[in-house]
Amino acid sequence: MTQETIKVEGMSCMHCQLRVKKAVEAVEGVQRADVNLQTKQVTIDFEEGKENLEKVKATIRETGYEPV
Ligand SMILES: [Cu+2]
Repeated sequence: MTQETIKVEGMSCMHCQLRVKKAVEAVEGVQRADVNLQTKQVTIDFEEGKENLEKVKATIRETGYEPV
C-alpha cells in the first residue's frame, strides 16, 4: 500500500468532506481516503501498483474542489 497526502481547497463543511471522500474512494486503485476538514488534507491509500494521484486530483476538481 502506498499513502499520499494532498491539500484540497474549497471544503467548508461535513457535506463537502463526505463528497470528496466518496469521489476519491470511487477512483480505481484507491483503497481508502480520509478527509480532514480542519487541515484540508486528504490522505489516500492506494493499492500497490495502482497509484494514480493525477486521476485523484482530476476527480476532486470534477467534484468541485481544488487540489493544491
Ligand atoms: Cu460543504
